Amino acid sequence: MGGEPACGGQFFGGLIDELTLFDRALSAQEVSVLYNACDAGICQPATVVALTANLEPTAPGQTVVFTAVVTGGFGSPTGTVDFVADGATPLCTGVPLAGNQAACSADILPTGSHSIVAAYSGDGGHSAAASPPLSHTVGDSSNLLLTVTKGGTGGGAVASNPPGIECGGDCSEPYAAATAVTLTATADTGSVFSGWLGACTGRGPCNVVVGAAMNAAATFAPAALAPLRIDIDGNGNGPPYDALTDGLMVIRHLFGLTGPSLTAGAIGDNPARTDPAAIATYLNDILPILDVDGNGQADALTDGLMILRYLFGLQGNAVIAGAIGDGATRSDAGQIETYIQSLMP
Ligand SMILES: [Ca+2]
Ligand SMILES: [Ca+2]
Ligand SMILES: [Ca+2]
Repeated sequence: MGGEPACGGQFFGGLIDELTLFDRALSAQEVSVLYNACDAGICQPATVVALTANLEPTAPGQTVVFTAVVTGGFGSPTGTVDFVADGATPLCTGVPLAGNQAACSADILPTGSHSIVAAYSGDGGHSAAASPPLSHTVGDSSNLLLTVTKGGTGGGAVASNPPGIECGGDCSEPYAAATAVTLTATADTGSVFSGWLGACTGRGPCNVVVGAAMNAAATFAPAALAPLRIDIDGNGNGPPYDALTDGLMVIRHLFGLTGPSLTAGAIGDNPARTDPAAIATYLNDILPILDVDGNGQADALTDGLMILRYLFGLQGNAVIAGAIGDGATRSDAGQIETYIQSLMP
C-alpha cells in the first residue's frame, strides 16, 4: 500500500474502515473485484436466507422437504444450516450447503400450524443469517396412506416424488388427499422391472392422485427372463406360444391353482420349465405383463381368458367379448390384440 501508484495513478488514500479476513484462497474473480474497487472499497452485500417447502399443507407423518437458499455475501457460501420448528424443535441440524442450498426432510411435525426457520452458520465471506419464519400447516384429516409392495424374484427399489417413499426401507407414506405422486421403479443390476399392478399399471413411472388408501405393487424379475414373454414352459422351439400349454397355465395360475394342478397336461415339447414351483415362480415374475386390459389387476376371467382366446387364434370381438375388466386402460380389440402380440413376438 502506498508504494507503486495503482488505481488510475493515485496512491492509496490511507483510510481503512472495514477489514475482512478470509479463511480461504480468493478466486481470481474476487481478487480482481477487490483490486479494481480501489479506494471506493467493497461493500459486502448482506447474507440472505430464503426458505421454502415442497408441499403446503402436509398430512401428519408425511415427509415435507424444506429448502434453504443462501445468497448475498462475498463469493460462494459454505457452512451449514439448522432447520428449527416453532423456535425449539430441531428438524435437521448442521446440514452442509451444496452449492448455495441445504435441504431438510422432516416427517415429525404434529398436526397444527408451525413456524419454521433456517439458520445459516456463516463463513469468512458471509455473515450468519436466518430466514424469515415460514408458516407450515400439518392437516388433521386427510392423511391417506400410499403403500408400495414388491414382488418377484428380482430386486429393485421404488422412490416417490414428492419424497416420502424409498422402498428400500420406507415403503409407505401418508399423503394429503389429491396429492399427485409419481412412483419410479429402478431394477437392481441383474434384475428387470416387470411392471406395476394395483394402483398402477404398465412399466413406466406411475402417476397417481391420492384419493384413498392405495397400494402399488412393483414386480422385479431376474434380468435373464427379459424380454418378458408368455412362453410359460419355455419351449422356445416351435411353437413357443400355445393355447393348451402356455395359455392354460396362465389362466390356471390366475385362478390360483398351484402344484400339479397348475401344470398337469400343459407342458409343451422340449420345455425349459416343468416343475410346478418353477412355473409358478416364472408366472409371478412376469405377472404384471399378464394385465392385458391394463386395469392394474391380473385376473383369470378377463386377462387370462383373452390370452387363451388369442392363443387359440380368435380375433377381434371374439377375443374381448365379456372379458374387459373394470377400469381397463385397453379395451378395444385392436389394442388388446396388439398388446398380447407384443408378449409373443
Ligand atoms: Ca414414508
Ligand atoms: Ca410354450
Ligand atoms: Ca387386468
